[in-house]
Amino acid sequence: MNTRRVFFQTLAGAALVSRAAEVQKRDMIVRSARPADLEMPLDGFGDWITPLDRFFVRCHHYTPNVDLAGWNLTVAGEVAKPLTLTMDDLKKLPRVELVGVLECAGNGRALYEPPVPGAQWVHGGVGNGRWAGVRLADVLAKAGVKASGKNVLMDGADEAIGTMPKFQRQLPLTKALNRDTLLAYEMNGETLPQQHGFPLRVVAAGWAGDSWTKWLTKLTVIDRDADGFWMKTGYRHPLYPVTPGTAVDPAKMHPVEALGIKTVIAGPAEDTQVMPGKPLKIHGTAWSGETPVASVEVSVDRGRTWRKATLNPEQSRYGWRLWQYSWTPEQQGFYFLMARAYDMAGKTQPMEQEWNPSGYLHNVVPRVAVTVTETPEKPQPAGGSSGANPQFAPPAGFQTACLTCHGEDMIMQERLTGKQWNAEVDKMVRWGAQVKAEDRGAIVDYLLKLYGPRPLK
Ligand SMILES: Nc1nc2c(c(=O)[nH]1)N[C@H]1C(S)=C(S)[C@@H](COP(=O)(O)O)O[C@H]1N2
Ligand SMILES: [Mo]
Repeated sequence: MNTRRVFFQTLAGAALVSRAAEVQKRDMIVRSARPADLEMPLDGFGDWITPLDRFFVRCHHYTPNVDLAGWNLTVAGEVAKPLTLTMDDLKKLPRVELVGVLECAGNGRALYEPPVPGAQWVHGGVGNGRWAGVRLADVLAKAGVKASGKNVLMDGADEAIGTMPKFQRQLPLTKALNRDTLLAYEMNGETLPQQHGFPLRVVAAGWAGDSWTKWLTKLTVIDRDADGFWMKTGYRHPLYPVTPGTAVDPAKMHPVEALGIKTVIAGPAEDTQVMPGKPLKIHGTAWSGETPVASVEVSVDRGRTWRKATLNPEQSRYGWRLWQYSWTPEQQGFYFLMARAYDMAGKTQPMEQEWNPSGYLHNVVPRVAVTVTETPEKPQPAGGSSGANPQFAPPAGFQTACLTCHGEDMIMQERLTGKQWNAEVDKMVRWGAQVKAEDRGAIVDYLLKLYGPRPLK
């Protein structure tokens, strides 16, 4: 146990009880340390319930440390009776529990070609949690939603960085009134941890994470569509498949809502070498939005034939399903292992990407290369660069312009064209970055030299 924390607890006593502990995360891929974007590696896909110390974290702003003593939830707008509720008030409402997948809309963004800017999640911007709290519908019923109510605007206690628009999302009333939309105060049987939204967060079961507002402070029932950046520009998905790499008018896009059906192959790892005649366990997870997973199939012959995988018994309507398949390769050779799921409505995953400008909702059938050989070779040590190239020193103004609000880790994962880097710098200037006119050209050159597009495969 952390001796520092014990010390503070003894010293401050009761004062600390109303603040949540920060979970110490274990073995995460740091996409950004500040603000916190932490990805769960593939080995996390072996658990039905993702432990708190492995659960991914996605924050647009810095993590607030909410003190329950001064916290309440206000309900306002198109309601008969505006409310101010304490945690004690909320806990008087019926307690509801559900197991459900929380996945970032941008999970899998790194797999799109051509690359799109944003956190470069590969597989692990997702976890399966056990959530407990109250129904949002019960809270809204106490306030009495007027007939004019159309959407519920959700505010959290986090504050925008610089001049960035504050993260603010709405839920359509139909989703807000769904029995499985919760305001959760517990995660995996414990008080909601600080990083995951203490003291209260939205659980929009079956929908992407951007609707799961953390550190909830205010619900406003509105009679129109919210016009903030995160609804009108961000988190929008094309109405039809678009040409990869093209810009799409936000008016031709729809807000991201339900998740699609999806599989992840957790093992074996890419480029594993196996002996013929020996059984190999292929395993992973599968989940879908509001419609449960019905089956998972595996192919080892480039999609010619598919065999049913075995599903583990643990299941819930919105949870993920662990699956496995035992394959005994007879022949030497180079194989692709693939896995696809079907939901109860018969929907399955695409074989090819449906590229979109922000890289949302990636659910292409995953493919893992393995070699079957009598003579396995020792794995070659992984080559490649170890980050920043000392040949290119950062230009004047880079530190102030780019690293005031976030770390270089956020930049290093990107692989963008000059046009895309220019657009990113424009966006950052709008969001408060201090870029002097005379430094700008050198900053964009530097970004392009170090973090330019990846070579075509
Ligand atoms: N207040 C607030 N809520 C938020 C966010 C945020 O930045 N601020 N990020 C959202 C996004 S995009 C995701 S994917 C989930 C991530 O939840 P987690 O960090 O608990 O995994 O929280 C959502 N809720
Ligand atoms: Mo997200």
